[in-house]
Amino acid sequence: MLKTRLLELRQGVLSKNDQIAERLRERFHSEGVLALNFVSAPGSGKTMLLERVLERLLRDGHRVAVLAGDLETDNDAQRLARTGALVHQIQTHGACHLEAEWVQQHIAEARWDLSDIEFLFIENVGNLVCPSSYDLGEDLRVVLISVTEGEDKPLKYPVLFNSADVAVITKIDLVEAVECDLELMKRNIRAVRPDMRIFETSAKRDIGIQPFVDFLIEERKQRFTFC
Ligand SMILES: Nc1nc2c(ncn2[C@@H]2O[C@H](COP(=O)(O)OP(=O)(O)O)[C@@H](O)[C@H]2O)c(=O)[nH]1
Ligand SMILES: [Mg+2]
Repeated sequence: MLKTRLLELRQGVLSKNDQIAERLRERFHSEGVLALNFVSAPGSGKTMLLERVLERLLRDGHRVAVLAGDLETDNDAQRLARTGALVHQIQTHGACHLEAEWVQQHIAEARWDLSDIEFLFIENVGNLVCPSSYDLGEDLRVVLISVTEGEDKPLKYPVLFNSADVAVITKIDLVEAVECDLELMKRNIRAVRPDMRIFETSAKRDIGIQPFVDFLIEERKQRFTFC
């Protein structure tokens, strides 16, 4: 009995979230914004990868904004704002994921003109379970996994990896130190999401960042050739 009710409530919440996410997606598309939802465990390197990506996009004249989600603090927003990008922090005060409604509210609160933004990065709360259920109106969901987390994590958290469109293996400068088997990690990612596009990066050593940036630019070009 309790189980059924919980399921009903959950479906109700999700369908409301999905409706808002769909409206957001339509808005993003009409304004030419490529929206990306970055998901991973805490500490996988979302903020540091974003710092490197933002630096490159801004250097080449692209217009970029970031919504940074965290339970508490605006540390990430402060780090990311140093790149010169538009940045706004969402503090969830305990919630383990972001919801479409909060994305909508915070875009309004930030008073951003979406027609002046080409790339909107959403850094989700560090968590390998909850964010997978919440569509934020993104075009691409990017899952990060660092080489220090263990090759088996895609198999242990298949829903998140399966719901992602692109994977980024981060901290590859540490492969030897932690004896990570990169090929096994990639096989495990593709076991839960066949044909997943996989990038390998080190934000610390500035390795593999440009191919990922080129991919984002190309994805936007393919969707918004009119802009
Ligand atoms: N060695 C190494 N450390 C990294 C790299 N990227 C991030 N880190 C470190 O990992 C920790 C967490 O990074 P952060 O970007 O805050 O992760 P987030 O919680 O996913 O946003 C920090 O101490 C970073 O300095 C990397 O490419 N190589
Ligand atoms: Mg972060």
